[in-house]
Amino acid sequence: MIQSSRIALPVGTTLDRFVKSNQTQFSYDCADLSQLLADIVLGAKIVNREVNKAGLVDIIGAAGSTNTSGEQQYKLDVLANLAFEQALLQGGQVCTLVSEEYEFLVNLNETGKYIVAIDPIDGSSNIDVDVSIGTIFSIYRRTSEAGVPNTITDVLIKGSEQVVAGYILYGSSTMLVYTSGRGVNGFTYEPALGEYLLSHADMQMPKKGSVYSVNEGQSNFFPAPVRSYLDYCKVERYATRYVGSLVADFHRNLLKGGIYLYPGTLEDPRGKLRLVFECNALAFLAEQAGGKATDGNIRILDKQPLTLHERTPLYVGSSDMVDKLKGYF
Ligand code: FBP
Repeated sequence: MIQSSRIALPVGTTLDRFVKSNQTQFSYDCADLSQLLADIVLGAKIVNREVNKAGLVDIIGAAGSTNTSGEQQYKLDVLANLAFEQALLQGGQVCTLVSEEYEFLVNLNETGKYIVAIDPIDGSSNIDVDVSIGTIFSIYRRTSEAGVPNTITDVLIKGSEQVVAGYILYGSSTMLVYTSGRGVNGFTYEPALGEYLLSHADMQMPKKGSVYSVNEGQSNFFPAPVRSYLDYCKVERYATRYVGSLVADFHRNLLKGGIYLYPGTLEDPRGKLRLVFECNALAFLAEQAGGKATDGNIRILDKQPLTLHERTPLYVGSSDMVDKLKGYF
């Protein structure tokens, strides 16, 4: 009976159809959003293809170069960075790209109306060991004069100005999760169709969870308020879950509730994570899903970046848990 077979099952809502049927979810022309997401999806498909056969192709290991932050670049970091840059260049919507893998901004299309900030591969240290990794992206509307190349001042924008933010998780399945300022939706990649299909509509982060994600090995060097909060988590017998890929830890906490912490340390109070490339996007998603994100003192989205590769402590997750942590600061 066809009706009861898989053939009769509804195909599902593709990402493009979702964007078009939710035009009110984007403050600007939704054709722009369609194209922007299509360009990011193209880059993600290239990364996904390589990640899925990592052990068989030459993308494992170091690229033999370091990025601006002095960190070793992996071959996949470099490949992914190029894939997204090429896709965004071809799409024509993006005037300027800033990437964790590039020291400086890259002007792409003079007539482009959007600025994209990207961490092409988040969780790089997990590439070689087949643990989930991700891509993080933020999109801003350009405010400078069209046709004039942007300068650094044009791209140092507060996270509260983001018009779109999202991530791709390359895990047991590949997912794209994004917000355009009116809620958070998740799409699962169906390789056979080459489509991202709506699988998680209107995602809500539970107000409270029982998981905390932190590199506890560094806790002796964390600020006192964080150490006190971690003691509280242990008294509460929370479980600790730390993948070492921010996107993967964030995604779990988005679905199940929890808090991710990357504090500064006594010797480096700024921490490791980049405000522009990692924290702004996840802060926007968290807030849109009912969660919160802070550096311990102020809301991440209110932080004015002073430099492109600026670092910040990050505490993001379920609202009650972030409030509890803030109580110790
Ligand atoms: P990359 O973007 O360079 O991968 O750095 C970020 C990150 O890998 C996060 O994904 C992860 O949560 C954290 O750093 C792990 O850092 P550490 O190994 O110091 O715990």
